[in-house]
Amino acid sequence: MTASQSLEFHMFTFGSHDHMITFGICSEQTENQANGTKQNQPKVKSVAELVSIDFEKYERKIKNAKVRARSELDIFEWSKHGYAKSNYWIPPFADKVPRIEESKVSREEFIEKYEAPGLPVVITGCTKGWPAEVKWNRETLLKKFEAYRFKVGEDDNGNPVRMQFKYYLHYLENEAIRDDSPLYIFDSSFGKLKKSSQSVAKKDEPSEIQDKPFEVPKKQYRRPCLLRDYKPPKYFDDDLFRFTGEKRPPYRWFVLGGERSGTGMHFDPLGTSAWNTLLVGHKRWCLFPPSTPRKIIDPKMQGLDHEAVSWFTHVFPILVKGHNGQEESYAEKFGMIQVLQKPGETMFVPGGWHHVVMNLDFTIAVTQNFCSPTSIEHVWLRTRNARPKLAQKLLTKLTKLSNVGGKRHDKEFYIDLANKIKLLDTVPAFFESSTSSSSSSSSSSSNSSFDDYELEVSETQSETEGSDGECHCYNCKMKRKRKIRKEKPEKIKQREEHVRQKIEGQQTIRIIGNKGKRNHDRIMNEDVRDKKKRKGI
Ligand SMILES: O=C(O)CCC(=O)C(=O)O
Ligand SMILES: [Fe+2]
Repeated sequence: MTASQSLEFHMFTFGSHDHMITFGICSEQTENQANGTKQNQPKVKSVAELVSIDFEKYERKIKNAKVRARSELDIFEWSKHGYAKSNYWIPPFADKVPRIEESKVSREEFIEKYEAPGLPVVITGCTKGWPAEVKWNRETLLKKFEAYRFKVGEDDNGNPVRMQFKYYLHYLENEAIRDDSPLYIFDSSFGKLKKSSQSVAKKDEPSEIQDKPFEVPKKQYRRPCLLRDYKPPKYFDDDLFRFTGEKRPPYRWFVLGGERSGTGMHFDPLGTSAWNTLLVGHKRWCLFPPSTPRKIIDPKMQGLDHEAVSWFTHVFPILVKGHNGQEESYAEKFGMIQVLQKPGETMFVPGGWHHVVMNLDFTIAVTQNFCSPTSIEHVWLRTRNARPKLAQKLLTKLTKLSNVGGKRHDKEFYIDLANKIKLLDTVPAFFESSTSSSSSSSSSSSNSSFDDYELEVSETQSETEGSDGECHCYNCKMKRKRKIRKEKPEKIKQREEHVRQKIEGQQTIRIIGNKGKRNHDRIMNEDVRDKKKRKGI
């Protein structure tokens, strides 16, 4: 910190409205600000002041996106819990995870101290020199991407729900401030973003750009491209999945969201590890070691959906409280780790660690999953089970490289890796328990040795279905989605027609007013029941 900066002690409240506990949190502040010139700072312009917004179209688009992304929620239920009234900040002392500086810690030391033993750590200084440091802010992104469509969710058929960037940002500064768990941009196709159909399409960027972050010359393409704005921190740039070619599962995401948006409890797919670099804002993380029983950290409770904010509101308080008259809480027993991630910090999440993440304010981040030489055995075993063709492709490539060597490593390195994998042939296939997996994910597993544990919950929270007879926990929702995906095309068409009708129905509400809304609610509930009957749920 420079001499012109001072520390300001902000007071934050923490916990529900009924039980507010006050903590302090420190943040850096310039002397100017400390001297009371805050009011002279220029007012932040609203999205509508910066670009043109067609408000009717916006209303339509946002409703459409909400109905499709969370069909289990009626449009009026997005703020029903009132989570917006709570404060989810944590005090700095709750975060005990070490910080290391990328320029000061060698790859070898990182592997020895953190990656090989599988310990989370926060890395600082990775964003130095990234164009994203300058370009990834609300105004610059809005200028460049206003008409580009980002993924803000997935519908019941597994199709992406997309929205123009300007509408999403307008949503964030208006409706989203009340929503319990606002829509969240989580886009893996950010190397090849498309404009809305009304905007003039520009020439596609060449596909090779997508795999050369940072070094792509500007002249090669005409579309703006986020991939050039960052590069993986040095510890994570040896991703062996690059050898599996174009068919590799999605592995990198541009992530942007507002307060209370986030990612529910999960662990990342195929045993991969992840890094997550935050450019703007603050994220709150809770992480649990791979051996933690899922029933404890991801319980099924009445009315509990799988949103991060619901977890922090209802599950976290139970986990940090002593249980069975004992002093020790589940959080202590299982080794829960909390992180308050700040701008410029990179979170390293080792493979298998359960985690839940919530944005505390407006955030912009980039995250990638990877398979490093250190974690190859862990990832291989899971990939062999879930994606056998992908696993075979990787082995074939590594075997080839062990004859000729590669750009990065010599023959011996690849011989060693291929041998490690071949030795795993003797390990029998294990069955993946169907579990919460990343928004990014396709599969995940649990190897818990504590499966007898059960989270103590109050009567009203005991495991059960939602009020409409359908369990809304993430696992059940995903099970339903998988079932739907197997349905015949006619059925899918029927479903799409149904969603379309639902959206249209909700659009009439503005015109028919409150009485209409109540009728409409009733019709909607009947619709939902019919839908379930058809699905046989
Ligand atoms: O930034 C977030 O919301 C967390 C992302 C995450 O955990 C994931 O992509 O697996
Ligand atoms: Fe994750």
